[in-house]
Amino acid sequence: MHTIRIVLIVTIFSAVLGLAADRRATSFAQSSSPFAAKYLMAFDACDTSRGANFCRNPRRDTVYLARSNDGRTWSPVPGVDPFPGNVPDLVRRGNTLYVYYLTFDRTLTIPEVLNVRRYDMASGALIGESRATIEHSDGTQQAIVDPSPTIDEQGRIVLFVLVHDGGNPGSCPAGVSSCAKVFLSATEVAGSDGTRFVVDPGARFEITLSSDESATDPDIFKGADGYLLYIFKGSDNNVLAASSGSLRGTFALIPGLPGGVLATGEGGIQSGHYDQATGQYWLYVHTRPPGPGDIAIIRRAVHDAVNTPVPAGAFETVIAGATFPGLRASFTVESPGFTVNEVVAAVDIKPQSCPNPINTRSRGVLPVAILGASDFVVTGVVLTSVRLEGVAPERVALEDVAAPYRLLTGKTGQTDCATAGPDGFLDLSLKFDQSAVIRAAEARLGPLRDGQVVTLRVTGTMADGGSLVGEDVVVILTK
Ligand SMILES: [Ca+2]
Ligand SMILES: [Ca+2]
Repeated sequence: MHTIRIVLIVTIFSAVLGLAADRRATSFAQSSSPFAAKYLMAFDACDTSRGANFCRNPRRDTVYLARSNDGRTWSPVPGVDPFPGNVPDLVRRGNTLYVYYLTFDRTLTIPEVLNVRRYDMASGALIGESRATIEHSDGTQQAIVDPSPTIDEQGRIVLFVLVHDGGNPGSCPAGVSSCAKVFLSATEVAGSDGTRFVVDPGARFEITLSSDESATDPDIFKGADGYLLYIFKGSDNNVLAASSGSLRGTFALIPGLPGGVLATGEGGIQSGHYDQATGQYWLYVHTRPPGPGDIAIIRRAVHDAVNTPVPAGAFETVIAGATFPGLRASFTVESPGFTVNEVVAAVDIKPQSCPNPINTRSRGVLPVAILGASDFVVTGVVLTSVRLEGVAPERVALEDVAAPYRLLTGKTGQTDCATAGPDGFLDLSLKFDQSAVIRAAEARLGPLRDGQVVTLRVTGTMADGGSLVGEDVVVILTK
C-alpha cells in the first residue's frame, strides 16, 4: 500500500513536469537501486579450502561488489552476481558504474587482459561487459596491469596503470640487478564508453627497484590539494604515497614520509580516499594476519594527513571472509578498490551566457541549469535535493536549455563557460533567488568584491542513492 502511494505521488509530480512515459519509468526504478549507498567497493576473493595453492593463481579470483554508507560497514550489492576477475577498481560517471579488472588468456604472450563491466546505477543491470584497450597515439597496444580509474575535469575516465614489460610485471627481469618500473595514465577515447584509452604523454611515476623488490597496483584519487597516487611495494608490504598538483603531472614521493612510505608492513593493493566532510583520509589495504592458511582480510585506517606515516593501530577490519555475507572463513578477500557514489554534473549558471555576471545590487531570479548528456539523464536527480550554495531553487522545470561546457570541474577563469544552446538532452532548469545565493556565497567566501570571479557549487542527490555535485563560475559586479 505504502509503495503504491509513493509511486502515485511521483507519477503526478512527473506529469506536472511533463515527463515522457519512458523517462518516468527510468527515474522510478532508481529508488530501489542496489547501488544505493554513499560508497562502493570492488574486491576479489578466493576460497582457500579448495587446495593449498588454489588461490595463489589469480585466475581463480572472483570479483565482488560491496556498498557502504560509512566506509566501515560493508555489505554485498544485492542482485549483482560476482564474476571471474582480479585486481578490480571502479568509478561512477553519470548513470553508469564502470568496473575495471583483469582476466587471463594463456593463449596470449602477455596473458593479462583488461576488462570493463558497466552497470546501470538506477536498476543495477549489467549493461556491458567487454575488453578494454590501451594504445599509444600511433595505435600500438600497451600491455598493462592493475588499472585504477578516476574521472578528469572534462568528465573522461582516466586509468592509472603499471606497464607490463613482460615477465612478472611488478619485478625486475630474472638476472637483472636493478630496473625501473613505469606507471602511466591513459585517457578514454570520446564515445568509447570506457572501453578504449590512449596513453597520456610521459610517465606519471617511475621507481627504481633492486632484483628483490616489487612495485605494483597504482591507486589514484583526489586529495585535499592535488592528486595522490599510492603504489604497493609488495616486497616489504608497504604502501608508498606520491603526489602531483595535476592529474597528468609527474608524481613524486611525499617528502614528509621516510622513503615515501605511508603504511609499513600493512599490506596492499590499496585504495585511498580523501573525505571532504571530515578532512581525513581513508586507506584500505588487505592484510594477511598470522594464522593458518593464506587468508587476507580488508582493513581500513582513518588518518589525518598523508605527509605522516599511518600508525599500525589505526587499521581495523572492515571485510573478512568469515563475516561478509555470501563468503566463508576460508575465503581470502583482497585488492580493495574504492569509489564515492557521486555524479559530477555539468552546471551552467545563466544558460547561453558566458561569462556569467551577477550584480549584487540587482534583485530577482538567477537561472541555473543542470545539464543532461548522453550518459546523464537529469530525471534521476531528486528535485527537492538540489541546492546552489545551499540555497533551494524557487522553480524547477525540465527543458533543453544548453549544452555542457567541456570543463565540469576546476573552473577558475571567468571564461570557463560556454554559450551553446539546446543539444537534444533535457536539462534541469532551475530558478534561484539571486540575493539569497549571494548571501550564501558571502557566508562561505567573505564579502564579494567588484570583478571577483567566484566558483559556485551545486549539490544534490540522485534517486539511485548517489550524490550530485557540480560548479560554475560567475563574475561579481557590485556597481
Ligand atoms: Ca552560463
Ligand atoms: Ca541540454
